[in-house]
This record gives sequence, structure tokens and C-alpha cells, in this order.
Amino acid sequence: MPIKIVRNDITKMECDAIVNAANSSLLGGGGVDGAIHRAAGRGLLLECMKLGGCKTGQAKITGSHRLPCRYVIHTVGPKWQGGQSGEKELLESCYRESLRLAAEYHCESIAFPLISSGIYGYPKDRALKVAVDTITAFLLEHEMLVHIVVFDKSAFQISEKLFSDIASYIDDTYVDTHVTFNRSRRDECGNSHMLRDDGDTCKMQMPCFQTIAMPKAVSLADMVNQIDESFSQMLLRKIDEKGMTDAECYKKANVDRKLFSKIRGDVHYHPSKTTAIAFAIALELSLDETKDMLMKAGFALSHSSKFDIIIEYFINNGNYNVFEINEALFAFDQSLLGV
Ligand code: AR6
Repeated sequence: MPIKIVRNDITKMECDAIVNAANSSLLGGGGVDGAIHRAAGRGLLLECMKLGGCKTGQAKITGSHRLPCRYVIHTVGPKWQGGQSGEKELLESCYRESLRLAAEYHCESIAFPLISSGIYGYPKDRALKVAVDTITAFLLEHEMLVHIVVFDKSAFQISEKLFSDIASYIDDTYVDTHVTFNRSRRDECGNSHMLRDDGDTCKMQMPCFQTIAMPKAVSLADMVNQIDESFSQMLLRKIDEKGMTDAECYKKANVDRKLFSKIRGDVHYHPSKTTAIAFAIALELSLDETKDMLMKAGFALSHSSKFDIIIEYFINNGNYNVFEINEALFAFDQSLLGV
């Protein structure tokens, strides 16, 4: 099952369990801990008082009291001390121990805040990487829907370099085709050219009409042949060609096993665009293959969409890590892949 990144207040999450970034007393504090105790009410504090505290890297479970989830799992993250004091291992342990408890209590869904990344000062990008890596490793062996809840956008930042690389890629690709057309004029050949707001001819070279090559007539048989293979068939064929198992593919795509079963079982299944792209990424398809696969699902990649350009950026850079792509999509306020 997948990891889902959401922006929310964790106290509002209706999962089986939510995780609290607590301190070793387990008696409440600031940040997410304070918010959880306030929303759950005094009953949570009374229950916590019986737990005898908790060591850094460990986790303990309580009821949820007035919260909409079923359980609260309290874990104590490490305080950031520069990275040389075993902080990473302790933080990994927080995620592992919380997930272990959730599985023991038969939770099918869980929501984590970015543990240690607030008052405890763990750098947010590193805290997120630890969260994603540890949760991903757990999900290879377990079925659970895991949410990473980020409270505010600043809690979720891709590196400045990646952000600016993508931003300039969007600029180069998007601006060229996305100028505002407000009027047109006829050139000496009598052809229509679009003008930009600033009066310059648009950077996009508009061909003269008579030079546009008309697509050659496509016979009905050709058209039918093109739709011969459905999205589902192409997906299964590609999985075989790449020597992957189904599970390797849907996990890498961050797609739910049930959804994958539906696609596999229905030759005419129409996935959402984000799901179709998630599979193309999991299969590490080239840009052309990705476009081909999307076409089977009735979609295309366009330079008028930031989402599409970001996908194109990652494929062109050979980066097929769905979580890194999702981090970038999140940073640019776009829908995320998979799930
Ligand atoms: N929902 C989701 N995330 C939140 C919420 C919320 N309601 N509130 C804050 N965050 P922190 P820590 C994010 O400081 O660093 C307490 O006093 C926040 O933006 O809550 O592990 C405890 O008692 C940040 O990204 O936890 C401990 O003494 C993340 O949650 C100490 O703080 C974690 O920030 C623990 O510090």
C-alpha cells in the first residue's frame, strides 16, 4: 500500500492511528503534542500518566479519546544535535516502532507528523527522507495506508537547487507555449500570427498555414489497430518486459494493491492520469513510451500544464523515484502521483 502525503492538521485525520511527536514524559508539550492533547481532552493525559514515560526512539499506544482516529501512538523523536549523535537511527526507530505497534493493533491506516522536525530541530528535508525511506521499507513487507501529514508548506521543502532547476525548466517549457494571445495580424503571405501582450511576436514559431503538413488519412483499420492494446494490457506487458513482479511495480508506483488488482482484472480499465503516470514512472519508461502509455488511457502530456512539465523534467533527468517526484509536485502545488 502506498504513502500519501497530505497537508492537514493531524488531529483531524480519520485514520486508525495517528502518531504523536511526544517527549519522554508523555505528559504533553507544544507543537503537534499540544494540539493532540488539546483535541483529545484530559482523558488522554490521564491515560498517558499510567505509561511511565517513553525512551527516545520507542513508541507507546493509547486510545484516542475525543479524536476521530482509533489510537494515538506516542513516539519520542531525537533532538537534533548536528547529526553525529545517532539522530538518524533514533528517528528511523520512531517510525519503525510506531508502525510495528500499528500492525500489532491491526491498523489499516496511520498518519505521521514529521517527527522531530519542529521543536526538536531536525532539518525538515532530512526528516522527510528518513520518514519516506523507513516507511517504504516497512511497506515492502506490510499492507497499510501511511499518511505523512505536513502542517504547513514550509515543513515540506525540496532542495533549493531542485526547486530552481524545475522552476527554470517550467519557465523554458511553459512560457514558450503559454503566452497570452490577445490579437492576431496577417503577415505578408496573408497568414495569421499571434501577438503577445507586450506586442512582440510570440516566441513560439507559428508556421505559415500553407506549410502545415496535414496528417495523412488514417484508415479505420489503422485506428482500430492503435487501440488494440488497452492500458491494462500494455501495463502488464511492460511489467513482464522489465522483469518486474506485479508487487514490485505497484509498490514502486505508490499505487494501492486493490487498485492494481482492478486494473489487472479489467482489460478496459480507465485509470486516472496520476495513476497512469505513476506506472510509467515505476516502469522507468522513456518520454515517448510514457506518452504512448498515457494515450492508451486517453491522456497526453502537454506543455500547458505545470504538472506535465514536472513529470517530463524528471523523466528527462532519468529520475524515476516517485517520492522525489511527489515532493516536487507538492512544492509546486500539483496533484501527487499514485495512491
Ligand atoms: N498537525 C500536523 N503537524 C503538525 C501539527 C499538527 N497539528 N502541529 C505541528 N506540526 P513538533 P518535535 C508539525 O515541534 O520536533 C513538543 O513540545 C510541525 O510543523 O510538534 O518532534 C513535544 O512535547 C513539525 O513539522 O515535534 C516535545 O517536547 C512536526 O509537526 C517536542 O515538541 C513536528 O514538530 C517534540 O518536538
